[in-house]
Amino acid sequence: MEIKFSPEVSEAINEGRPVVALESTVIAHGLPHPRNLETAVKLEAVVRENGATPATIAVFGGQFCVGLRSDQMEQLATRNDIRKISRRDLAIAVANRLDCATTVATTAFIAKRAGIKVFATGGIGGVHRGFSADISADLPELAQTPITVVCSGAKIVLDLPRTREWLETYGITVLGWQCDEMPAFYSRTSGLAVDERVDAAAEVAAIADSRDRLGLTNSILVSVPVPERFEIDRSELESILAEALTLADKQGIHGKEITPFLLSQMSKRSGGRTLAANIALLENNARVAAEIAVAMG
Ligand code: PSU
Ligand code: MN
Repeated sequence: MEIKFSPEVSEAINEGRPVVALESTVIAHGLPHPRNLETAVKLEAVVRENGATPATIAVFGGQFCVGLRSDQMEQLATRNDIRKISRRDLAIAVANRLDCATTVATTAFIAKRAGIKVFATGGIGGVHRGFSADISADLPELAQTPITVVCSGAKIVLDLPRTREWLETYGITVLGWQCDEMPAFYSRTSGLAVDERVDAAAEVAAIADSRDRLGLTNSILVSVPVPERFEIDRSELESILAEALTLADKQGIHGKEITPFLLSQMSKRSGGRTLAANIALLENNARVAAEIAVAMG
């Protein structure tokens, strides 16, 4: 598989220094301009400040790019023809030399093959609400890709209890970063238990190491609660989300459009508070991911 590394990332990998992968769908489709570009640049800075090398991943001209130039970051943040790709799209993207943003599924796929052990994001995809049979391709990818994903649980727009069950059924290890409950993206609690609480990066490194020794293929999810002062109350969120879901239904929005649509509707309806929470948790997750990458050595 042809991967195009940036000079910075290739040097870090060759010297065995810690690297943290970052996804690009959140830049192209998850956050509005110009906050998306600011956040993408900030996430890389946070990873560096915490002793690791950031590797934002995307696809340009059908090439898997690990570590982006600043003009590529800008293209992701400003062009409206960047394709959001999941596993099903990988072969099309390569054959047709497309420019694409990678989801959790495809970022994990590329990061693993690039030799990167830790990946930070906001919230993973999961089982959608209702009876739509919409299950994010993030889930099966995490079941078959042995990497460590630092996130704030699954996005609140999803059916969290069913997503939690899915993770259990397919053997994805869910750790709670200094917490006992799986966080619910914009809120710190979900009522859903994690498999194990961890309080330090070295504990995560030891569990990932054991996973590898056992020959298990699953990801380890390190779920990190949103920083307290950005947390949004669950009941308030639910009413905003109900309105957004009704509107999505009315407008016939589904498939890969639904997640970006719901996130932007919630931001509008919360006076930008969900957006602020999303950015805060992304930055915090990038910091934790860097600490874990350093602990893995
Ligand atoms: N985290 C965020 N914002 C996002 C996403 C994650 O804070 O926009 C993206 C991720 O790329 C994830 C995708 O893989 O949403 C899930 O989309 P879907 O439900 O269509 O699989
Ligand atoms: Mn889907």
